[in-house]
Amino acid sequence: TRTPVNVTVTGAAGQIGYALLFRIASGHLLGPDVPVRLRLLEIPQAVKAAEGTAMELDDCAFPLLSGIDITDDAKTAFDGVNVALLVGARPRSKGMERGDLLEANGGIFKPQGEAINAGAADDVRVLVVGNPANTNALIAQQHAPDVPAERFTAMTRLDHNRALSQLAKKLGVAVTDIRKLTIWGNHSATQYPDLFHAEVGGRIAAEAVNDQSWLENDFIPTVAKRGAAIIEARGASSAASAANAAIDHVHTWVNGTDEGDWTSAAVVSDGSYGVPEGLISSFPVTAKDGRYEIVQGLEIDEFSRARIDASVAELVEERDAVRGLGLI
Ligand code: NAX
Repeated sequence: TRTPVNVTVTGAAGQIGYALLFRIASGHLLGPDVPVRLRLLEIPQAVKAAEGTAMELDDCAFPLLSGIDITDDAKTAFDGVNVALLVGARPRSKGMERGDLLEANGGIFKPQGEAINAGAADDVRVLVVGNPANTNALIAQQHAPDVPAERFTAMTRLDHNRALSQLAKKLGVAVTDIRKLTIWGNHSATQYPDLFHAEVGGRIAAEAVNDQSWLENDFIPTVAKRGAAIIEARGASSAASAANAAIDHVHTWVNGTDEGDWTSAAVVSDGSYGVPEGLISSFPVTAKDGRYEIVQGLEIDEFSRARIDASVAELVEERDAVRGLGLI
């Protein structure tokens, strides 16, 4: 029998946590033959709720779940961790300035980065879901100098999946008919879902759509503002779809992308496509041998260039703001 993989989930008592934990425990994160040991990190006030979720996990009698630990201490939560899903974050409250938001999240992701640095397993992989995800990932990464920077990623897979679904609907095709879709930049309203490299049945998706007005005025804003539309309709933010995307992100990272396809993830920039080195920005990525790699050499036309640049500029601003606050 295999040694269980240690999976730590922060914000475990939250709504994404609730949708995520049962799928991890049932084998969807790492595969049907990989036992997992769950570590749940919560703030003290929410530990009891996390214990309730753990009771339900017990009650599923999942064959792959070899144990659950619950803690409010980051050091304990990340000791020996192989896969870290950083979901818990400080949401923006009404009237909160961006500086206050970044500072509050710095107070979460700095100590978590330090705890990962101190105790994580050599093969640790980190996915940041909690917003502002890219910059929270950057903060954690900067405080884990002994962990290879490439192990820190942020989630744009939900945006990617939203774009797949919107495009499939527009063209009347299956999501599996679409390849090489890309989300560029920040997981925010400035993100750029790119149909100029995506392919549908061997054709470029933007050409198959052949409707620039739909692309600019419908597709891009629908994908970028989908989170707000879900809140408006459901009265709560995306939870099951976000959990599903987190599962997809890690599953792809570990198991690889299909030949001739890629996906989207926010990874540490190597300077490709004019994205300043070190920023955690979304790119087209392939996964192989347990590593995400940025797809190289794509031609970027003027339309895409302007949109990528705008989203990356926002990431630079966020980085400069957290630098100014002394958080990195
Ligand atoms: P909830 O408010 O339901 O849950 C968050 C949980 O995190 C709470 O239980 C809270 O006690 C816990 N928490 C807060 N600080 C913590 C800390 N220092 N250590 C451990 N736990 C802590 O939010 P939920 O709907 O689950 O969303 C979680 C995060 O995901 C939010 O930041 C949200 O903005 C972000 N999202 C990111 C998405 C993405 O695509 N990257 C999409 C979905 C989601 O909006």
